[in-house]
Amino acid sequence: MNFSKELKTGAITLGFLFLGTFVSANHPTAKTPTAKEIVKKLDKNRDGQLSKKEVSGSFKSNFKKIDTNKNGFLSIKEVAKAQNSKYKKVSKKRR
Ligand SMILES: [Ca+2]
Ligand SMILES: [Ca+2]
Repeated sequence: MNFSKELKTGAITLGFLFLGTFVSANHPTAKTPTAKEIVKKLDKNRDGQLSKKEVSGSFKSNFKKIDTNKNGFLSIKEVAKAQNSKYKKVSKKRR
């Protein structure tokens, strides 16, 4: 029987969930990474910008939109801008 093992895993998962809730409840702002943090995290070659290869998900699919100066890289500024517009126009969809 590996019931105890499952129980243990469940307890750990629960613990993580609880911890996550606890942390985010205590630090509501820490939940949203800043553009700087995002770029830093994804910037594999450490040039301070994100190439299309370095990004994934919504950044990749919106790469052209986010890359406002069309140099093929996303700077912190561009990511910040995209973030701002994303959070601002949640309800009002233009275009
Ligand atoms: Ca890079
Ligand atoms: Ca750019």
